[in-house]
Amino acid sequence: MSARDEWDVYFQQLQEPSKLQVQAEQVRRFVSEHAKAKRRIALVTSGGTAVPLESNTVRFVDNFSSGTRGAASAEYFLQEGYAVIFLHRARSLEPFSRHWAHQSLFSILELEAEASGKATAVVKSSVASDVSCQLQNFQKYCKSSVYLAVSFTTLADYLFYLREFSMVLSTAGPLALFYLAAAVSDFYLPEEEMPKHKIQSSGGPMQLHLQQVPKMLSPLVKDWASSAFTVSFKLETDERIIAEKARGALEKYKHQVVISNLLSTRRNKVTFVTLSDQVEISVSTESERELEDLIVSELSRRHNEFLHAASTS
Ligand code: 9Z3
Repeated sequence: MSARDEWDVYFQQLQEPSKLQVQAEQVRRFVSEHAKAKRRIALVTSGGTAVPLESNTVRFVDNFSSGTRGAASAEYFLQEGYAVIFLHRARSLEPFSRHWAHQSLFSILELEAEASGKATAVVKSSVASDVSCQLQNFQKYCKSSVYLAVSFTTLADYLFYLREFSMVLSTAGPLALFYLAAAVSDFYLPEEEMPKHKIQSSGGPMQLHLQQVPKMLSPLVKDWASSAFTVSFKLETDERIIAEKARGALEKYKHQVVISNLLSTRRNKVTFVTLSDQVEISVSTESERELEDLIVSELSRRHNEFLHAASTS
């Protein structure tokens, strides 16, 4: 079966997200406005995908991704002057607010007593200037309409959004950049094999037989958005196989960059793999700059070269 047929079969058996058409219309307006202004547009995917095991879902298969890579990178793409569509897992990290997401809300607030005897919650003075700065940034990008956030929870919702948005983004040609940092499940349970109600533990041990999700990079690069600049991530836990896997993905899908990372060192080291080179980018623990800052500025430079080459060919 060709990749396109595999995808048709996959999508046909699933219900599209109820908000798909509304969100696609928002993305259409966003892309059309920024493409007209010749602004570069990044679609940043972020977070993990949930794979339901029941139609009335109580249980699902998920993964470790916190959305740090995607949320931090979205901030740096905005700083680089991109318009950003942030397609992220609901309740994973988001740009700007991510800086406090690991703390409880109450740990950054304190009560200020008023003359009336009432108390008002205010941000603690130790973090107030950082909070104001990030809030200002966030509001600035929202007001200038260069930031659009769309959330998903399940694998199916993610894939429906990705397909729809990619086709819309293809209208921006080489101005579009895909930054596929979401940790997308490779396995799923088809709807026709899914029990309607909660699986009962009285039935004894559960055996799962999951189907393989077709590789979405193939139609994305070939059919959905063939003139875009596409960056995928390759994640492994075994350092002996990562280099080969990353190059294999690049040669198979023929897109622009694979960024490989190991689970254990993903916060301080990645490797850019392209057809012409292989470059490691790293930060030390004392570094003032975040790894995503370095990743995005290098991608922005390469994307500009790509745009230049597209305009002269
Ligand atoms: C990544 O490799 C991301 O860098 C991480 C970021 C998910 C490791 P966090 O969200 O982690 O900051 O906690 N993303 C892509 C992972 C992936 O599923 N890649 C597929 C693969 O390796 C290819 S599309 O086969």
